[in-house]
Amino acid sequence: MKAFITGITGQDGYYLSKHLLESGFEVHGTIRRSSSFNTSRIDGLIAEFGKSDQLKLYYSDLLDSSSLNNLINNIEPDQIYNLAAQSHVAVSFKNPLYTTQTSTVGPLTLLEAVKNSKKEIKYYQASSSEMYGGIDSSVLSETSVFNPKSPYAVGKVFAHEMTKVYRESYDLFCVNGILFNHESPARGETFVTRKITRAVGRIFHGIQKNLTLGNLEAKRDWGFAGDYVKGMKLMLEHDHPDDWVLATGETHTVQEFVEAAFGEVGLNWKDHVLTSDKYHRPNEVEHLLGDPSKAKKLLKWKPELDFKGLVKVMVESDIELAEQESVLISKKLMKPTWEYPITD
Ligand code: NAP
Ligand code: F7E
Repeated sequence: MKAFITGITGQDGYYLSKHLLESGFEVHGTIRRSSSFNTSRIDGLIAEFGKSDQLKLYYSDLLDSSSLNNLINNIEPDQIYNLAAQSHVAVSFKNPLYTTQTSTVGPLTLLEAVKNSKKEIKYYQASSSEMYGGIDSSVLSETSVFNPKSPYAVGKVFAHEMTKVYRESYDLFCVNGILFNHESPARGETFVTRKITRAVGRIFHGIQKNLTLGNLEAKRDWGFAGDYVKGMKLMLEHDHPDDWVLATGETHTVQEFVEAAFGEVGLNWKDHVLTSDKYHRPNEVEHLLGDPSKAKKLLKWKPELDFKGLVKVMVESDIELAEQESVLISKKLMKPTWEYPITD
């Protein structure tokens, strides 16, 4: 089986490619050309699976339709996972055109390639709980109404609906995975969970003093990315294409995450956490809680790691990372920064 993955260098790209490679898949992934290396998450996989060509990487971009078409024609994958996106909600308010282009033109290019391919290709679209807008405390399922509140979420609704249009119009195996927030030690450092656990690690080792956050009241249904990518594969293995919610069915405030993370190392969060308007969004999604019963029943999917377990693995990993940084700082190979200069 051959899988083609956009966004392989991201959090989910790492966990999904690892899962597929370990299941015997040949994995083809696109990376963006950057002036500095951007493959750090998948370097271990490149070392393990690159030599035998089980893992192959190509330069491309979601906005470069010709390169995507050429790659799909040449590789002839059995499955496409479209994970690439400008995925930061706060950044989408600052870069709305770029965010929207990647979330709309990209998926449409891929859906056209699937439609025009002689081979039957199954397509996975990375849809998001952000599409619901979190306007009240309802439990959200595949049939709940969308109320997007950011350029990011509007782009995701476009791609979600287009995936359905291609599925219904051309009888293609195209699925939407409506994933609620999922985190890990490989999470981008400007998403709130990782921003918190990075700070906890650094504060614990004395190389950071404070952590400045925005809205502590927002509620999210946080799961573990390693569990969620297994659901993506199961969706493409199901007997018919559909839309699927993956969530834990539990919601927590940002403050609860903060308390749990500082609590892991015996620190009182109130001694370190500040808030600033700078991290508040023009339009906030206040409450997200998902109902994963359809995926549990029909895909036999279930999240393994709970909230406490997730906080623990992320804190442990970031304590280790901060320990390495503190050694570099003590050897004057790195300078301490009391807070990151650029965060969102
Ligand atoms: P992520 O860590 O931000 O990774 C995004 C990936 O997309 C990276 O590989 C990035 O490349 C790539 N990318 C960005 N712009 C691109 C472009 N123009 N062309 C090609 N590649 C581009 O995101 P993630 O957390 O793994 O999420 C994966 C997908 O699921 C995203 O579509 C996200 O919107 C969606 N999603 C995520 C969550 C969540 O909680 N994590 C929940 C629901 C949906 P670089 O490494 O070069 O930046
Ligand atoms: O924010 C609040 C913030 O940036 C979570 C993406 O993967 O999940 C993610 O989007 C909450 C928000 O994730 C800070 O206002 C407080 O209410 O970690 P986040 P997100 O916006 O939920 C969805 C499902 C996706 O699809 C997206 O791709 O935390 N918050 N203070 C903060 N958030 C950030 N980033 N930084 C803060 O300082």
